[in-house]
Amino acid sequence: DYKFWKTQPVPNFDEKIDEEGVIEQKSVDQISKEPLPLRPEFEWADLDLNKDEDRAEVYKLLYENYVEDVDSSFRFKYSTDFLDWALKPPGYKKEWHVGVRVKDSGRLVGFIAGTPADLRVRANSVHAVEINFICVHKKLRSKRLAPILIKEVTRRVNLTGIFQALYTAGVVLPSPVSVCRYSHRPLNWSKLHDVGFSYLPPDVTKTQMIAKYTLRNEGKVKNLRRVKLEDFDQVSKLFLKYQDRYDLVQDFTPDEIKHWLFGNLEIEDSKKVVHTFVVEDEEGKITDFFSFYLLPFTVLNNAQHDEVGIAYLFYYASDVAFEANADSNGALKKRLTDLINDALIIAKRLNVDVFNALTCQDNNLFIQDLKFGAGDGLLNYYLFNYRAKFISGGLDDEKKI
Ligand code: YNC
Ligand code: MG
Repeated sequence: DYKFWKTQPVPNFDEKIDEEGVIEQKSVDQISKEPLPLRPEFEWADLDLNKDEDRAEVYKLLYENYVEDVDSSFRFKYSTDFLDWALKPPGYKKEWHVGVRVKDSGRLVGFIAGTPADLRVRANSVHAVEINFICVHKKLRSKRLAPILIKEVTRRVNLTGIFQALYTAGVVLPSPVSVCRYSHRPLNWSKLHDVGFSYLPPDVTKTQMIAKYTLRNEGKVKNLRRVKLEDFDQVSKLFLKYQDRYDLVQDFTPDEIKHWLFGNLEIEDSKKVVHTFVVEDEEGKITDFFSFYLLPFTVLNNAQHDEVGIAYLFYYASDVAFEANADSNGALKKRLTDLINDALIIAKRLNVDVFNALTCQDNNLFIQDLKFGAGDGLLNYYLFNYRAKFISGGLDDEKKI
């Protein structure tokens, strides 16, 4: 019955949205300067993710307690490098890395994070944050700590004059602005089968499944290479132009593009979190790029394997999209299929076991041809304190949601 969410400025499930915009107008002087009260056994933690100890505590809390699949076979394994990338983008504030400790033991038992993320919702700019990584220790679940974490991060964000947010969750809350489905492309089918991620369909042999998912060694796209800092201007321009195709996007600044797409160019390739590749034609023009990030699962209770390597398709762009009739004559579909085919080959070489993509962006143009299979997980997108009409996330059964 959404006791907490009913009190928040979010649209009801049955609400008919005629006009898009802010739900509740607020100003900074209405916001309390005091942290929310906690039960006496807890206290707020001032985390500083630049400190190794603090970062290690967040790592451990998430490693042991963060998102699992429905049967508790897998849990997201965010590395400390990943947390650095995800939690410290340009303009990050350590006050928005909110922790809760048990007073007696000092143990970190709760976390939620806000990061700067201005948005564009259709034609409208929305000054906003993204909220992610809410986590409550398993032993303290269902004690209404989550609403307190949410209200506290909201207060801290509001104090800086930001009153809108984007967040995603597997759970259904009032009310999604968009819904996508995960799809999975096995790269190492036998391992996925061993850990119970992939199933052997009836009347098919393991050998046939392995053959089905075997990739050719050779890529399809000529002049594909890793991104370099010198590519920044061209990549930015292409990226921003391509993002104009979509109705709900983060409105990136140049620094943010550098952070999210270029990542840490200093470290060796095998240690990178985000991997970006560009196509440079003979004249030195960047015509396409794609990126993916690596976020493994911890495998729970399996004698053979303790980790599954997972790549998530991230941003991409192709100037084919801007050719006349590229969509209707299938040119974009062909180009993206070739590009992502090569992303699969590269990911496989990085020991990735499965490559994930959502149904959003232009992904429906290639997920079938490239043998991605529909997962059972949905990802719901939410806007806080902002009303917007539903935006397609590429599901074919969207009407039923
Ligand atoms: C969730 N994922 O419905 P009602 S995704 C939001 N996002 O409230 P309690 C959630 N709300 O229904 P527990 C939620 N999950 O009564 C549950 N809720 O209105 C709601 N899991 O609280 C739920 N991470 O403390 C209910 O539940 C209320 O102890 C119940 O804690 C929940 O990061 C949780 O899946 C998720 O660690 C912390 O189960 C816990 O179960 C856990 O009794 C494993 O809470 C990790 C996990 C979720 C990842 C994510 C996005 C978070 C978005 C939060 C909302 C942000 C709003 C925008 C802020 C605005 C800032 C500005 C401006
Ligand atoms: Mg709780």
